[in-house]
Amino acid sequence: MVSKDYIELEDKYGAHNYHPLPVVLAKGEGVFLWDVEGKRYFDFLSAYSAVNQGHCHPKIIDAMIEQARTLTLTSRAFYNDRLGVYEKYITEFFGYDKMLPMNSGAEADETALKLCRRWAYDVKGIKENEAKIIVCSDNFHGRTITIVSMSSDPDSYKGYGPFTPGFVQIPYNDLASLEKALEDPNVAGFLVEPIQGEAGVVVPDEGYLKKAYDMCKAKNVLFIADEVQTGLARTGKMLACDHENIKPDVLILGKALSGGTMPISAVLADDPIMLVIKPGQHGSTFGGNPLACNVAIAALEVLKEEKLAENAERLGKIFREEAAKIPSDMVELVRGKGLLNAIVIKPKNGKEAWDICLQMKENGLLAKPTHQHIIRFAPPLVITEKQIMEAVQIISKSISEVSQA
Ligand code: IF1
Repeated sequence: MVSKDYIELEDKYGAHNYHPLPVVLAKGEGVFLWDVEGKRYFDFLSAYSAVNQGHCHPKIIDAMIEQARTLTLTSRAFYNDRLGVYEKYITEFFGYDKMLPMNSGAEADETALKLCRRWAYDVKGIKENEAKIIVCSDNFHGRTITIVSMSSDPDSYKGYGPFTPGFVQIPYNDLASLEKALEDPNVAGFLVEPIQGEAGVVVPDEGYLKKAYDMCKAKNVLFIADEVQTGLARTGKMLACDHENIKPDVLILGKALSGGTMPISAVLADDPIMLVIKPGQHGSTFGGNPLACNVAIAALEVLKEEKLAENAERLGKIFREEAAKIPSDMVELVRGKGLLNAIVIKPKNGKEAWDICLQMKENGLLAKPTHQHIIRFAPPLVITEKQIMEAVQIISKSISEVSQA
C-alpha cells in the first residue's frame, strides 16, 4: 500500500473531524518522521508539543515495555506499586503537595475546573452553584462540552449547546479587564494559558502573568495555569510560568508528560486545594495506571537529564533570529518563546499558510497552520543547532518557491 491507499482508508472508514496535511507517516525517531514511501521529514509540530523528548525516545520506550510486560492497569479500586512512587516523584519535581492523575489534557482541565469549584464552596465560602471562573478569549483547553463552553472560537463551540454556565471571558494579556472581572466576589479561579498555543503562539507582555497572579492572590482567587502545551521545557523553562517566577495554585500538565507514547495528564496542587475532592468524588478508569506512571517518570527524567529546557531556550532564540531574516514579503512576523514559535504569513497571489506547509512537506519539513495565516513551528526539544539551521533553510526555500509560484 502507498500513501494514497492509507488516505483513502481514513476517508472511507474514519470520521472527518480533521483535515490533515496529505502525508502518511510510518516511523518516528528523534526529530524525524518517515512516510510510507520512506521519505524523511523534520517534525516541526511534535504532535502539538506532545513529543518534546523526540519520537520514540529509547529510555521512555524501555520504561514502557518493561512495565507493559509486568502490570498495565489495576484501576484505583486497589493500590499499585507505581502510583505512589510517581506521585512522590512528580510532586517533588514541581514543588506541590499532591498530584491527581488523569489521561488527556482535557480531562486534566476538567479536573482543575472541578477542584476550583469545590474549593470555592468548601473553602472560599461562595454560595453553591454560584462560582465563576475567569477565562481568556481565544483560549484552547480541550474539546469537552464544558471546555468549549469557555471558548470564543465558533469552530470549537458552535452546534454543541447548551453550554456549561459559570465562565467569564476576558481579553488575553489585558490586566484592566482581569481587575474588573475580579471585583465579582463569586469569582473562584482564573484559568489561563501562559502562552496561547492554538490562538497562534500569542506571547503576553512581560510581567502579565506575574501581575495577573498577584491580582488573583489579592482577591483569594485561584491562579490555574494550563501548561499542557507550554509546559515540560517547551518554552525554554520547565514551565512557562517559570519565566515570571510564579507558582500556579493549580498546575495542569499533559502531552509530553508521556513523551508522546500514550495519554498521560496530571493536575498538581497543595493540600488546601487538592483535598477538597474526597474519595469517590472524582476519578478515571485509566488515571494513574502503572504503565503511565512508569512512562511519566522516564519522560520527566529525560527532560532534566538532557537539559531540554536549556536547549529550547538557546535554539529558540536562534530560530527566531534566523526566521526573521527570511527575505520574503509573505513573512509578516516571527514570534514565540523557547521552541514554541510561529510565523505569521501575509497571503500573496492567493497563496497562504497552507500552501507554504504543502511546499515545506515537499522539501522535507512538516508543520501546520493554527489558523488561516499562522504557521506554528515546534520541533522536538532534542533538535540540534545544525538541524535548526537546516530547517530554517527549508522554510525559507519553501516560502520563496510559493511566493514566486
Ligand atoms: C486537537 C489545538 C493545540 C492544549 C491546551 C489542553 C489541551 C490542549 C493548552 C487538551 C490540546 C491539542 C488538541 C488537538 C490539537 C492541539 C491543539 F490545536 F487543538 F489547539 F496544541 F494547540 N490545553 N491541544 O493545547 O489536551 O485533551 O487534546 O490531550 O484537538 O486537534 P488533549
